[in-house]
Amino acid sequence: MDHLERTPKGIEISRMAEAERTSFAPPPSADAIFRPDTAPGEAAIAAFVLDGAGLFERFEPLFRSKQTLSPAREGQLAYGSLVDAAGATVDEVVCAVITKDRSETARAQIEVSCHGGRGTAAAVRQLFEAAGFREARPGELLARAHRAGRLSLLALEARLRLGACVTARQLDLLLAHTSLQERWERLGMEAALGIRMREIAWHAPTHTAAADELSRYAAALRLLRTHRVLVAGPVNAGKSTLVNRLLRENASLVSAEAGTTRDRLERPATLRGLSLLLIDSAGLRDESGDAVERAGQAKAREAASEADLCLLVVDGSRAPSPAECEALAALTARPFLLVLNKADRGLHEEAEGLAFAFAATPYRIAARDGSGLDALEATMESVLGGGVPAESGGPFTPRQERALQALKIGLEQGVDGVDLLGHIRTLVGTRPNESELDTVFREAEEAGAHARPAQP
Ligand SMILES: Nc1nc2c(ncn2[C@@H]2O[C@H](COP(=O)(O)OP(=O)(O)O)[C@@H](O)[C@H]2O)c(=O)[nH]1
Ligand SMILES: [Mg+2]
Repeated sequence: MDHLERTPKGIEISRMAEAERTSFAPPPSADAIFRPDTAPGEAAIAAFVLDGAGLFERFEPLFRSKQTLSPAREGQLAYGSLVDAAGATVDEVVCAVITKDRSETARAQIEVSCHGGRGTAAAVRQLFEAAGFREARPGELLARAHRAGRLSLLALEARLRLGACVTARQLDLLLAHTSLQERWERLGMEAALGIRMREIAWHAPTHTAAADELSRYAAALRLLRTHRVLVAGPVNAGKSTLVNRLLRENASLVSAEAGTTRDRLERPATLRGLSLLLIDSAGLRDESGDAVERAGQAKAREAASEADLCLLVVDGSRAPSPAECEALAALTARPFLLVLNKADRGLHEEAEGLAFAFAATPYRIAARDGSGLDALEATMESVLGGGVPAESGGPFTPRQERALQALKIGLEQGVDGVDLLGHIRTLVGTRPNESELDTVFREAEEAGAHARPAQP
């Protein structure tokens, strides 16, 4: 159920609480808690993990079954009913036992699967709460696992981000945390041995490994974040048609009537393994448009300033008006690609001239039938992805980057071997470390906030 660990992305804190906040990791506790492992909604089952001190004693009166749950029987499965204080059945459930030897928190756990309807899951939660369980804070079981010495910081960082993955490439990168950990455990062992033998043969390969991994860090960050792509241009240029093409679904309203798209439509999308937020803006046109249109255009300019990339789309089959050219030029301060749409109709010389005016490579496409889209998508990928493939196995958080930097610089400056080894240990984080744990949670929250699509 790792992948379903609720990410800190879900943490919502008020500004006041944020100002008062001194820690990000859930505080240490042995409370009896339940963690919902399935999202609310209609599904066949809803699943919960229960953990904490006195778990079995607390759970026993709630569970009526022919079997008695035993904390010592790994993998025990028991069918039965959850009952309330009056003995009334709340739901039929299946319980599974994870013994303390196997569970990450080093304490026996119970996994409860009930029926998945909203009402049922809510009733089961209420039952848990009435029995003295509280809902786990986001990442709380992972923090317990680290404090129990069973989950490294590296693995924890991956686990906190896995739930927010939207593409297979992101998944590959995060799952490669195991090879990253293995490599640095091995290098750490060689370093420890070298220090004991008072030799420095381990310096050079360790420096090479650190430098090599640091060179991949920027690409990893680009792969993990969500890129904001604004689609802007004159009304009727085919912006919504292009957005639909990029989404491969009909999310935006397309119409031959000018000015159909008045509100910004924000749609999560993926492009060649990258995560995007596509923003379909209102058309740019001169200020003679009505008030609603003007409001839409102001939004487009605002969106442009926040965008990682602007696709400037024009109807390439006709000459752009001077006002349109001006409006487009205002958006070229940020990274942009010039898209000449409706190439199926033949491109107008003056539209082609925009490429010269903006010193940009024109992408000639027909959004309606998708022709020319491959070249456009390839460029979008290289602009947003940085042109470097994010190879799996490198660092993927600022904390990891800092540890590797400190190690690399330390090696260059001839710092004491024991301190160098300390950086490797910090990077992997096998031993419980409260301050690093807090950093891990803070950074995951920051990454989540960054990746979260803004509300339209
Ligand atoms: N011939 C042709 N028409 C297109 C193309 N793309 C869009 N259109 C048409 O142009 C009109 C405006 O499209 P729309 O996507 O709503 O434009 P928007 O106002 O920029 O969002 C619609 O009638 C589309 O079918 C294209 O590649 N070729
Ligand atoms: Mg539109």
